[in-house]
Amino acid sequence: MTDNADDFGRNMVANLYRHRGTTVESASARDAYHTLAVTIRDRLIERYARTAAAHYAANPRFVYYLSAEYLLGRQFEQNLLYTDTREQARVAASALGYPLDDLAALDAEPGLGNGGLGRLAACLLDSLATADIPAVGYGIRYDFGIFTQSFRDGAQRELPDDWSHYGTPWEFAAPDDRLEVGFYGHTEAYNGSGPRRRWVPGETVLGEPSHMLVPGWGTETVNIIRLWRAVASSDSFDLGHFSAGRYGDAVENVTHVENITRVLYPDDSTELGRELRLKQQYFLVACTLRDIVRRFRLRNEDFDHFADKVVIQLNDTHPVMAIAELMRLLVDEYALDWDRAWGITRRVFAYTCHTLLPEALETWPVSLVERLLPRHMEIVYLINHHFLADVERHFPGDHDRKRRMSLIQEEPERRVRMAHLAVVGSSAVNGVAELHSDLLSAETLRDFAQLWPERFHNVTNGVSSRRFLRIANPRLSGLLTERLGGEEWLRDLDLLADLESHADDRALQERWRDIKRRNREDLALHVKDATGVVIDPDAMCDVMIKRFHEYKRQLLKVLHIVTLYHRLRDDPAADVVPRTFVFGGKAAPGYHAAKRIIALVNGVGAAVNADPVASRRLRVAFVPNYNVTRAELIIPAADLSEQISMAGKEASGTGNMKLALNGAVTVGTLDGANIEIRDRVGDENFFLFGQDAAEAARTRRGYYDPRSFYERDPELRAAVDAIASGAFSGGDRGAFSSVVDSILYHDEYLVMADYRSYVDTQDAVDGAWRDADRWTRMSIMNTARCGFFSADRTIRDYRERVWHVDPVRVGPHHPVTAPD
Ligand code: NBG
Repeated sequence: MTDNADDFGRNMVANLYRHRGTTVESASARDAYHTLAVTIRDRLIERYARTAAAHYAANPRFVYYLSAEYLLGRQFEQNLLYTDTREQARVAASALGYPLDDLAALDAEPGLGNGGLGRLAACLLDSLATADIPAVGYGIRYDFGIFTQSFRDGAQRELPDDWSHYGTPWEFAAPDDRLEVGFYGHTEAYNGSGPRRRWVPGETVLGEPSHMLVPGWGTETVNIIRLWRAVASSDSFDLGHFSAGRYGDAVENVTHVENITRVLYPDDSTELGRELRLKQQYFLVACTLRDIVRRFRLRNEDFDHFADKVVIQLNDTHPVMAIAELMRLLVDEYALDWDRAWGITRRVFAYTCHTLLPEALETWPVSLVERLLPRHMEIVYLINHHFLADVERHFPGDHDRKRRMSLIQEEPERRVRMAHLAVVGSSAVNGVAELHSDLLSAETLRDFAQLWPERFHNVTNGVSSRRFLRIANPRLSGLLTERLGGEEWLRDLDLLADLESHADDRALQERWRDIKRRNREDLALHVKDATGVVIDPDAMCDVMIKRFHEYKRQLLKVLHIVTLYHRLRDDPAADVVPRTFVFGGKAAPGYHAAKRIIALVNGVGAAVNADPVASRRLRVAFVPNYNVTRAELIIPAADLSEQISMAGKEASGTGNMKLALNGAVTVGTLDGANIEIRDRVGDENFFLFGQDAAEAARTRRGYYDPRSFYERDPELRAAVDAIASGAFSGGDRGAFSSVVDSILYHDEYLVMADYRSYVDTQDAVDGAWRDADRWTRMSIMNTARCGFFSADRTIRDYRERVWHVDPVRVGPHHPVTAPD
């Protein structure tokens, strides 16, 4: 497709007629946006057709990425970049009377995930396509994504996120490809012996796929992400009830079915079980496996080749029922014998664990699984039976070990352990950063790592340089491209290392500082708009953006802010560097402790911002509704990156990588991927504080008295007392008493133990900031040395260690003949 501005413009006008049924004269901004998006999409669709044809011809091994969450971010800017049509689009948009940026702002972000896990999935799909790996992402098309956050009196309010209210130009629905999914019912014997049985579901619903395009950067490959939505069959609507005026009853069945994919479960780390959630998980798995088998059978027949053509990556435990489902398909529906089916299943699956929190390892009550998925429960028992026999062979008589490893937990209630099922049913298991993978093998999954050490791997997470540098930070990208002599760094991020030798170059430093400053100015505009808070673009931008969770320790950050506030209040001339504390993040609606911390951040912010003395140096801005779009705005402006979780709790973190790549210097603990960031950028370019994972574990195991820190440290005591006294809650002493009690008497996450080390380290941060050249050098070194954290490298690691798949190059003129 030739892409001069005239052709593009003509194409766009034609699309305006065809897709919106309107004319140039009467096109609204939304008409223009939609039409422009469709015109960009046309370029991708044509590549996608060639990709599908090339994949059909090559019949390769595909990576199927199964994830209950994807945080794709806006598609508009990305697709402009990936089709290289920005200039044509700008001309075409203004011909319709709209600035391109105004139209881009209408693009809705599909918030189909909670946090790091969902965003990682999106980064990996981007890098898979960029590496020309045949891949499909499978997920759920929630009607409502992660809630929209606002604040009332400082407290979080949650509003539904109707992301596709106006339809989305990036999505193709395929109602013709609906398939049936069963729930409940019973199982019965087939004629003949063996483990084969028939499941007779008590309820069936329809799964309707839609897909979005996932283009690679600088390649012809366009993969897809396929999302499933539950729809009721047309006879679910009860016309009888309706005619009789019982409108609620008339749609009851429709609502019941469609509720399965109504909302994203708003939590990424606590078990939020119940029936609907399990239904959601099985719905995803059942639709997806049917689709994978269908795709396999387009070119293949014999299931002995299934694992040569299919690798299924399980993103955390949410889709793990896929293991039982594939066994069901192979044994019950395709009549394979058990051992053959198990051999295939084990080769097909690989499992990524994303947590160290015991409460985040999912388990399901046996009674629920038995009722909702009776056949799967039988299959899980059978898998367990064979598995425990295997354990007995390796460790004869070790009953305690069998009890620990069993797929079924017995006490206090019988539950299915999904992580155990995942490990037993997979050929590879990985953690997401070195420390995390080590802790998985040494603690969380120790028994399994002893039994099958060869199954365990580390694949350190990575992030998309295209989205988080090139698109989010055009100023810095421009400088990088200029200095590195082209855009090749977008495909090979290690090239950033070339900057290192220029880190002391005066001219470079000047421009680097100027870019940061202008990015802070952009952020200041947004902050003013979104919160009313005015921030000084010359102040250090100190950023803490992530989900609110006690282990991430936003509370430690709050104590630091209160400490600085007190220093200034006690001595207006105190030596405190001007800083803006930027917060962003949501708390799960049911997670009360985290929500109190949100309110506290807002309370402290209000006090600081209103204080005539403190506000001359310090400002607190809590940007509501943190999401991928806001991340792209905040990250380029950041000077200091707060990665202060209690060591041994954060599996990896990925915000830490995005911030470092954008030249923010990290203040952090030795947790997750912070360790690897520090190893690469060097200790002189990283502010380390606090207990490491081993020390923290020891502290927690021994006698720990958080109050003693409070008693010994006057600054800490003053900060805690101020919170307790109602200083940040309009005099209401009760408002934050739960927060104060939790750190004074339990302090599960060692906020008190790490406070002094943190505050002292922050004083060192102030010192470094005062030396502008030194700071700029640190900033440059962070960018230069973080090429490793590209998701492209992560994909290479998965390929080598886990997937063993080959790329398929898509030619510019592939014949378009094949079905998808
Ligand atoms: C999160 C971890 C992060 C990690 C992301 C991506 C879950 C369950 N886990 O540390 O908390 O960076 O996964 O791997 O959301």
